[in-house]
Amino acid sequence: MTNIASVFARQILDSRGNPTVEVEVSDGEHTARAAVPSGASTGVHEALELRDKDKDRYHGKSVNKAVENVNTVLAESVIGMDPTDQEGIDTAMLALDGTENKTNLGANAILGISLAVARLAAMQQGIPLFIHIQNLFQSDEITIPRPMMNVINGGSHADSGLEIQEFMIQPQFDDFEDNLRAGSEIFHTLKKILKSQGHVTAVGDEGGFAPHLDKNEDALKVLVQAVEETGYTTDQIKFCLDAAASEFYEDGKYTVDGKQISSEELTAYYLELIDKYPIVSIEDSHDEDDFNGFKALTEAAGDRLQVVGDDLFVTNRKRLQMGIDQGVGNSILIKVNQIGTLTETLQTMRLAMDHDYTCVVSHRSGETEDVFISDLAVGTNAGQIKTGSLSRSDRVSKYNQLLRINEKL
Ligand code: 2PG
Ligand code: MG
Repeated sequence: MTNIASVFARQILDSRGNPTVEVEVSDGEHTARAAVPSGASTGVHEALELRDKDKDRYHGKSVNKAVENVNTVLAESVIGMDPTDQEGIDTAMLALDGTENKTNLGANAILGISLAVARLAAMQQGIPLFIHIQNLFQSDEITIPRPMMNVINGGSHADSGLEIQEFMIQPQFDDFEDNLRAGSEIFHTLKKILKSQGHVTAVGDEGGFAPHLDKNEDALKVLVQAVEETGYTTDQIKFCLDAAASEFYEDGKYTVDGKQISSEELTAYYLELIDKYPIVSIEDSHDEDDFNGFKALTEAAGDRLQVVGDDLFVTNRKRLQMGIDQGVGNSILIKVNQIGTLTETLQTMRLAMDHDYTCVVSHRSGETEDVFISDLAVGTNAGQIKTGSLSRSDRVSKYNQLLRINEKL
């Protein structure tokens, strides 16, 4: 294979209009590009997203330092390396950064190169990215993931006033196209219902509606109505929540429907919800450091409920290992920018799968047109993907890429 000849980064804008890093890596013949996503409800244990903090530019959010790090020291360290050696390249960048959380060079700088390198390697071999990832991960088989579609946005992704951040539908059909169709149809029925009830139908950051409902449960009620009015049953369409509970936790208390409750009361609240509604998965049910809360929910309902750690595990092997050791959760959300390299992402997924934790590959609330995560979800045989609602190209582009991959499988 031809070695890396050049690396170039630029600042672009993400789906919220904030700056982010885009990287191009070339071997002289092929050029591969990757863009870095960015979260709003970020976990405190995530790898560092390096921003300039210059109040005069983009409200402090420009990423010129990260871009410069790519164009100088990081470029120097990877030029001349073989792009099919993903682990060698990622290891070299980690060594150069030298910190636990990529605080020196920025996870956004490192990740841009890491993802672009994988694409370049696929191009050189003349294979699709998902096949290259399958080879890196050594997956025996690959499948199109089942999507979790975030049709009602709350928390820090919208001003709906709902504390729970994401109300998702997860169609249960075998074929991806049937799942996508169901999602789109229900999304449009939901719009009609919300409109008829006098709610705004503008969408939040992930393309889902952001109605001002009184209670979190009202969102579930309207979802059941939308599913049934579209002609589906709640056996065919299950629900998933991302509470993103770190965002409504303060001084040992959670605020739900405006009321302050304890960790135990929050667990009881979820148990009531899963009895009443077709909920099969709850992500970040508790605060990122409330291991006991997660554990209580896992013990009480782990046999019928996927308990997903996002801010809890931050795609980090060490955090996940703590969870495995303590019986916390049974699933992990996978976000490449939480950890900062493809190699570490794959290592975390391997650890999860070896311990029967399911993996949900995920977008960030700030996305770009890059569809890398679709290929990642297929190539690792993750089985599930969460990539927003059925509107806005930053979300739908991932589904469209899965349609293309589906034709090839
Ligand atoms: C989440 C994500 C994506 P953010 O909490 O799971 O939906 O949101 O990117 O803002 O962390
Ligand atoms: Mg989350």
